[in-house]
Amino acid sequence: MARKKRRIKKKVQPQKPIEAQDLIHRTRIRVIGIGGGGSSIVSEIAPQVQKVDFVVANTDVQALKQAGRAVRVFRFGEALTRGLGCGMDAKVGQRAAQAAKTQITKLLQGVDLCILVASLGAGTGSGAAPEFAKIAKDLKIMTLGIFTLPFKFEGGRKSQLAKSSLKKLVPNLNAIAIIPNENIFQIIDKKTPLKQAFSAINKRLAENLRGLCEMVFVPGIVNIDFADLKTILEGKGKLAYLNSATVQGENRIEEALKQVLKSPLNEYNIQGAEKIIFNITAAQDLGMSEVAQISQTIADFNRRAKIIFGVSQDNDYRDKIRIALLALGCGKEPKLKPKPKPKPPVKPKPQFKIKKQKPKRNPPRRGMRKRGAKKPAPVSVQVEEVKEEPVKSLSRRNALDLKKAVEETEKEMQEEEKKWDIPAFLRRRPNNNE
Ligand SMILES: Nc1nc2c(ncn2[C@@H]2O[C@H](COP(=O)(O)OP(=O)(O)OP(=O)(O)O)[C@@H](O)[C@H]2O)c(=O)[nH]1
Ligand SMILES: [Mg+2]
Repeated sequence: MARKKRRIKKKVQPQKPIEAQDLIHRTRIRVIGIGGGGSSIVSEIAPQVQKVDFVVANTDVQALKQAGRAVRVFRFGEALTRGLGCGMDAKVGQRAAQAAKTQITKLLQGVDLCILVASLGAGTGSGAAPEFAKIAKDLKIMTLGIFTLPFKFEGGRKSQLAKSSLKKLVPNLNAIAIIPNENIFQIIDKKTPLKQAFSAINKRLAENLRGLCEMVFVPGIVNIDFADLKTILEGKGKLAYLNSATVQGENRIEEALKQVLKSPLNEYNIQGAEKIIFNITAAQDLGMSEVAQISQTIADFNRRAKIIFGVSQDNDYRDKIRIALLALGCGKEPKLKPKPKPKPPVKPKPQFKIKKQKPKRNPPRRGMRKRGAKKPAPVSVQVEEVKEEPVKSLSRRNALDLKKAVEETEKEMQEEEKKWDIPAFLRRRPNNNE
């Protein structure tokens, strides 16, 4: 009996319940800073954001030693550069990344969104970033690129390097944000030391990136998740506008809107954007009318855009508001199909030119003209007839046909003349009364 009971116990032993979390896919965003500038930007943001992986990738071992604790380090291309960087040679950067394809593939596997960050204009970032992008594309990972362009004072060579890198990047990314370093002078003084100028740009880019990551990971009253972001990012090589603004005070809504819609770092804004995603963070005091005002203003920029928005509540934001926004496909006017112009009626083009016979300087006297000799009048008659002919038959005629027709007319006229008793030159004499 006791044995039987034990058996029953075994049977009803409860199975381990499936946790709801086991079924939910944990979104993985990996931000990779490539080269010196890209690594500095990523190192700036890494300590501020949780739930996102930060990686700095460089061929320069010395530079990697400066990476913060919050980032993972990815060294590559040592066989080519001996750990010294690419010395402004983008081809070396490209080859270094190609040689590390297996490691880069491993770095990207299982990632949902890869954000590539690089300062273009030298070797590692410009050469390797397009290779990272290609590998991510092959793995079917969503990609967003954030790239800075060199300052004007750095010269044409750097600018050229950056441009040719961009050309390779665009077809391999879903979205691409381009920030010319030069634009920082709209916010800071031209006399600011270079290191501080870089730092000012990096801080702003880090802030914008933080806004984007929080959009996905911070739960909201109106929630945005990775599926929403994916909807916005889908596409190829779309120009992206990423910005955020935090404002405190009375006119916080107007001011936040003004700041978020016009970033001094970008050369373009959300005008003409195809898709927009934005998130509002505020404390409990956020009013419905305030949300409506923000949504309306953003929607008014482009009524055709697909818009997704979220609202998160954070009580640290008392009297403050933060808007984080990502717009895709901006910088150009919305494509409107031009109305087709009414086509002008097709004029039949004569395939040959018929010169009007010019009167000769000393034409032979009428009475002296030989019978049957070519006369100007019948030729001009022929020209008129040709002009009135339908296009089809005209197009089939050629100079030989015309000559034949003229000859035939001549012949007919001669036949007619033979019938008449009056000589031709008398019949053809112009009537002075006419
Ligand atoms: N915004 C920003 N731009 C930077 C920073 N550091 C460098 N740059 C810009 O990026 C360009 C490329 O410099 P790096 O990123 O250092 O170059 P790299 O990709 O490491 O290439 P190599 O050093 O040649 O291997 C420079 O010409 C600068 O315009 C930075 O911290 N912030
Ligand atoms: Mg470098």
